[in-house]
Amino acid sequence: MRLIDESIRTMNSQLNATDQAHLRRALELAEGGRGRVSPNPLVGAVIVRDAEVIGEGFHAELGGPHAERAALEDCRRRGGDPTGATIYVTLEPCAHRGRQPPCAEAVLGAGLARVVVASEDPSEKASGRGPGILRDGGVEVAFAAGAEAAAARLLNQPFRKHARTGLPLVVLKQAMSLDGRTATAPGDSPWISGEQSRALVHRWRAEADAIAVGIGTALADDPLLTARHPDARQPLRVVFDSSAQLPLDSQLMTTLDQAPVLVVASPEADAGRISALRDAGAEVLVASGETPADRVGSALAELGRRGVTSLFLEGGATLAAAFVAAGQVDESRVFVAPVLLGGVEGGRRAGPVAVGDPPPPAVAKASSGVVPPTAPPARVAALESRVERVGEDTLITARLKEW
Ligand code: AOF
Ligand code: ZN
Repeated sequence: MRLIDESIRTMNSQLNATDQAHLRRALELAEGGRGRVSPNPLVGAVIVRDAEVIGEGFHAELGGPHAERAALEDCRRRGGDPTGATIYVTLEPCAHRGRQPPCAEAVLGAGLARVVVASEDPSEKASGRGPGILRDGGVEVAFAAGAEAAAARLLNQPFRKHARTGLPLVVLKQAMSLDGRTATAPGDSPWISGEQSRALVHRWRAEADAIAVGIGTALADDPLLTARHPDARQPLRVVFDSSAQLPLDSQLMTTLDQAPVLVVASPEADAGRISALRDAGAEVLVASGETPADRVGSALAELGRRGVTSLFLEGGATLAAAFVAAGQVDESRVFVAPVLLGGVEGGRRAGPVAVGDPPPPAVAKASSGVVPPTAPPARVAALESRVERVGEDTLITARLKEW
């Protein structure tokens, strides 16, 4: 460990402004795979010789060539010779044989002299193996620090959390009115936010591996939860439904040909309801755990085992509270729409996160080892937050964790 740390530090000092600019280009290229490579990471690469870019590439689809090979292929297509050149790559080159052959081998085979890496690959099969093989093969390997390294890590938060914990990254999305309402009157459009926010949400759905709602939202809004985006990958639709009461004639259950549905039930759920959902084509996961927060934990572990690296949480307040209590909200995106909704008579009046019932905070657990019966709500400060306008709405994005 120490050895690697020291070699990284030495190499850092060798990165100059030109190196940083090429890394930024590689980061830009990596974006080309967004929504198409999961559970793999987004990776971009640039090959440079004598200050000239001779090849560019990115990991474009799951099962397809990795960024390094794509850039080498581009270089050859342009008639270039990579011998002695530098490759800038946003993730350390892999050493394993998976859907694709190892990139370290391709880099050595092409005779590249130097590899500049923006971020390490925390997965067990990687973790420095590729860079080690390259150094042994006489290639100079430099790791970036600072802004480019941070950007490369941020680019792959789902991949990194999944690699490090086996769990998907959770993004909680909520929309609220000026008076803090998150639900509209029954029968009304469930959308509080405006047109442009809605389009953004559809894009986020298409970029996520799975989308989840609680049964309250499923019953009240009867959502489809598909990504309305041309050529979008359809995410897995997950309903947290402890008593397995999702109606068989709901939009979710009648559109199983468009995207699969996974119902997360508690062990107390009625066996008859579970088999009815299964017979109708949904998958039912009986999540172990006493509390909603515990069941969130076991459901996330199961989703992670299935290769789900990102979960987009769409509501409502009770489900959000269970995820907060489980300490499993990695990022929060809140739309505030410039409307007053007032009291929703007979409807749901909850604020963005329900307090009261759901389980006590992880903070209390960690400090005492015992969960006090009336614990105060958990206070989790964001690492970073940002505000922007989306149409008439205000979008607040906050990162609670970094992986
Ligand atoms: C790289 N360059 O462009 C990517 C890497 O199944 P495979 O063969 O596609 O391998 C997937 C793993 O390879 C993935 O989990 C991650 O560790 C690494 N991804 N590595 O050198 C790339 N996409
Ligand atoms: Zn690779």
